[in-house]
Amino acid sequence: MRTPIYNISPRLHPRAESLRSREMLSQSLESGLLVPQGLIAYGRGEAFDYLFGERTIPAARIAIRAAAARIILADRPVISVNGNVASVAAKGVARLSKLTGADVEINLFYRNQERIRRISGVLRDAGIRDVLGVDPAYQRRIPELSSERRRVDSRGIMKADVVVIPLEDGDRTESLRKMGKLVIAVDLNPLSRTSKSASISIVDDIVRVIPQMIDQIRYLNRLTNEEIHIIATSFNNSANLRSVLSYLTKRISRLSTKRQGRK
Ligand code: PTJ
Repeated sequence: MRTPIYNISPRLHPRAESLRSREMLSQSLESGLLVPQGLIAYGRGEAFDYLFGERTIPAARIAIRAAAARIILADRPVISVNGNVASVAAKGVARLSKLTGADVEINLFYRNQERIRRISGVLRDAGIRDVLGVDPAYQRRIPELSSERRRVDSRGIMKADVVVIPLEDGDRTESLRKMGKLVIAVDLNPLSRTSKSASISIVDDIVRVIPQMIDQIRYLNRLTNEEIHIIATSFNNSANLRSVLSYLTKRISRLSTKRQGRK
């Protein structure tokens, strides 16, 4: 691993989190974990994050809580991991998987064996013993999907009732919904097809989402099943996305009338 070009001090730089993610993604690109397109995707997410103020907005907090409830109630939850997620959130995914018993499956848009090998190495180093989506013997195809994302594990996503899909594309989100799965998306773009078609869309940075989801699961685990069920079923994704957009438009309007200030 190369030495970072810049020394990032969280206390000194106002955008330290974003710089840290950029650094991790750059290193992942060099080691072959990430594709160049992953940097472009991150940049799009980062642009939205800038507009949200680089923090978790109230609507996202509600979505995280509903997602945590769904994961607790699930029989077979699976977390889908791509190059971006493995680059910035492997340890968090491992902690979430350990806490909930959710399986972790590699699923790539730009799929090749070398990347699968590298990503599974990173996930194992983070503490995930059985990484799914690696062994071709268990590979199945999602019908109607033409991209490489159609390849799923018969023990994982194929059988799952709840699938967590950070940084996903709209086609697979729609296919998973058609297969009857409850889909939890993490996507900073509230207007993406993924956000619009998921069952629960968390509009926030994956790096911030995972620790909050872990906290929520620990909190919800102290409630009764009935209480958890109410939190899960009272969530309305379209209404939540509307409040995300309303937050965004109000913030942009406030910023555009402000004379000075950092953002
Ligand atoms: O590793 P692979 O081969 O599976 O490829 C992964 C990428 C991300 C390159 C691939 O899935 C892709 O091209 O994704 P899209 O269609 O660009 O969608 C990525 C979505 O994730 C966009 O809507 C971004 O706004 C959003 N996004 C980017 N970074 C983050 C994010 N959402 C949450 N947290 C982020 N850090």
